[in-house]
Amino acid sequence: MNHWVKKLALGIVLPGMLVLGGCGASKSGGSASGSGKSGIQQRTIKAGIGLNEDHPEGQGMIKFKELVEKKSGGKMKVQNFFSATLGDDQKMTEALQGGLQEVTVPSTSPLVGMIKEYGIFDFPFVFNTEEEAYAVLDGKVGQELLKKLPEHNLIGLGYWENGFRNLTNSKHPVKTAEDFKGLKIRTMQNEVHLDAFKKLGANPSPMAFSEVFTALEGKTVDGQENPLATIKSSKYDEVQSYLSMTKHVYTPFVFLVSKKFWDGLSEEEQKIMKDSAVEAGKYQRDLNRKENEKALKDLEKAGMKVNEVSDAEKEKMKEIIKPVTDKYAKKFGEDLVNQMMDEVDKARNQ
Ligand code: TK8
Repeated sequence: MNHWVKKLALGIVLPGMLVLGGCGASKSGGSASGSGKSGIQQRTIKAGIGLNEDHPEGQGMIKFKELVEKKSGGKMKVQNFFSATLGDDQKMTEALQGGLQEVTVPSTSPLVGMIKEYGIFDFPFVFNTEEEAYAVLDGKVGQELLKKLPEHNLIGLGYWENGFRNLTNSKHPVKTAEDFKGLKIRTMQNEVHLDAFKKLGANPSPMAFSEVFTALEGKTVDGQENPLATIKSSKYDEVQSYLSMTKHVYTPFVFLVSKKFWDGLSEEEQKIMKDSAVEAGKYQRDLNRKENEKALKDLEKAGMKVNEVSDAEKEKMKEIIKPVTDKYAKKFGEDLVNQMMDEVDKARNQ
């Protein structure tokens, strides 16, 4: 968790990143709002994600590539790397900061060591539907958080969707809050997740996504939690017997570009990147919602034993976790959390 902080202290990150506001931070004299340059150059954009090509996020990256190449008349080329071949979410984000990679689309959860406020999206049982999450992400709260990225040498072009997470394990169905007791569960590298699972009596261990399959297979952990599309694409059904529909948290993806790269782009090129990320994002969210529905049937067919979790039990879980969310609401800013909840209420009562 102190990972990023340590990096800053050691000064490994480029000096430009400490310049706020994005003015003149790069050697080329560019800024986040426009470099003053025009035209489209030949460019290669290295883009990496942790998930596989067949996952809706992988398909979204293919759409992004098509759009960038089309809009730039073939001058800007996107090279996609799937399945964490360039590293996990944190490693790729660091590569962007250092200017060694141009694009990545990580879950927001492992970024909390850098921007703690992203942790508000790790509060369990906040959203009931994807549309409620979109209202917050595409509204003021989500957009304000994107503005915190440039001071970390990153540019955020919007949110894609990982989605609602459900629990899988190899021991027993989880139907009640008590069923979490003693389960060894891999969590993301995120303190809210870690503390929430501890509070439920589970034995959580934080781990990079790229290590999860091996840990499940080798029984280092009993279970993990992820959206259905990810469970299917990552073939967890091969190493997990039970799928419990906890729907406990909604994880966004954030579309990140290296600021070092961005500052060297012309305004035209920046627009191509932004428009393509937004357009591909709409496509990705639609596909993801469809795939999450389909994946449930496929996982059942593959032999996973699926159980629902009643609203009453979810309410109990929420109650148990409340001291954790109260503690982190103070840490992340109660105003920000209230703003999120207001936007959720508005979307819910529409
Ligand atoms: C993929 C991760 C993944 C996330 C996790 O790089 O770590 O469990 O849900 O989707 O971002």
